[in-house]
Amino acid sequence: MKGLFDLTGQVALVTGATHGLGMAMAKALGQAGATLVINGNTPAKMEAALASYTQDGLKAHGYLFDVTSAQQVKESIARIEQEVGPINILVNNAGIIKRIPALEMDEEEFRQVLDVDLIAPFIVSKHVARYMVERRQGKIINICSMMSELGRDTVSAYAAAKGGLKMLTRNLATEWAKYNIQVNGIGPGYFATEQTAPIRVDGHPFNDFIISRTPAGRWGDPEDLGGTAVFLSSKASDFINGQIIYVDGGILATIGKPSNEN
Ligand code: GCO
Repeated sequence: MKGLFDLTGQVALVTGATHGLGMAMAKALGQAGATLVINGNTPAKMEAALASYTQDGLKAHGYLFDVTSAQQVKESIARIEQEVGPINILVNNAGIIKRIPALEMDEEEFRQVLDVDLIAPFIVSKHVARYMVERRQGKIINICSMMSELGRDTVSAYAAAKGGLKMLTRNLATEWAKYNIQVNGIGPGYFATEQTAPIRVDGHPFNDFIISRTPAGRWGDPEDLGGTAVFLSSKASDFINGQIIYVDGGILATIGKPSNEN
């Protein structure tokens, strides 16, 4: 049974893996035996990230490219296949958020979020899947969100993108299952990362709200995602297609409870 979760000999590409949830999931895949290829778009962040992987005893290959550029993605995927080896696992994690009320958000800002959070996963999946189809093997994991299911003030573009990413996951799963490529998603709840730092400060109303809205009563720790990432990258998930696994401390399971109940 243990062998079912062993990623030894597998090459895993994780986009946006120079920090945050992407780094935490990549480290988990590395600890399960995968050879790591991490994508970023900032040289300084990449250098610091590679040092962090090395510090954890993990060998990671760093590739700088813009996931929204089809040309850069096509060239980079070809280089990775050549220089590192066949990509067995893709985690589409790179993402941005803009917290702006819809009435104040301009179209360009909306478009930027869709480009990174929805169109880029399509671009990267397509260019990686071309090689996976030839080999009749592959695992693709799209990092969705609570906003794949729920709306909230100021995140209209992000919710539209993450809702679309859920359906892109199901559609690619439908098209590529016949090539033995399993496409699934992970929906993180509210996690302690750079992205959520502004709304997580002690005493911030949103911080108190999330703690009360999460049955587990805490923000997620990035390491909480590692096991699910390994599971969806491993043979243990070979008959799972088009599923989104929510790692959310119970948020989606409940309508919440009155503030006077503990
Ligand atoms: C926000 C948060 C969320 C989380 C995550 C929840 O502003 O509501 O940033 O979007 O980052 O996506 O699943």
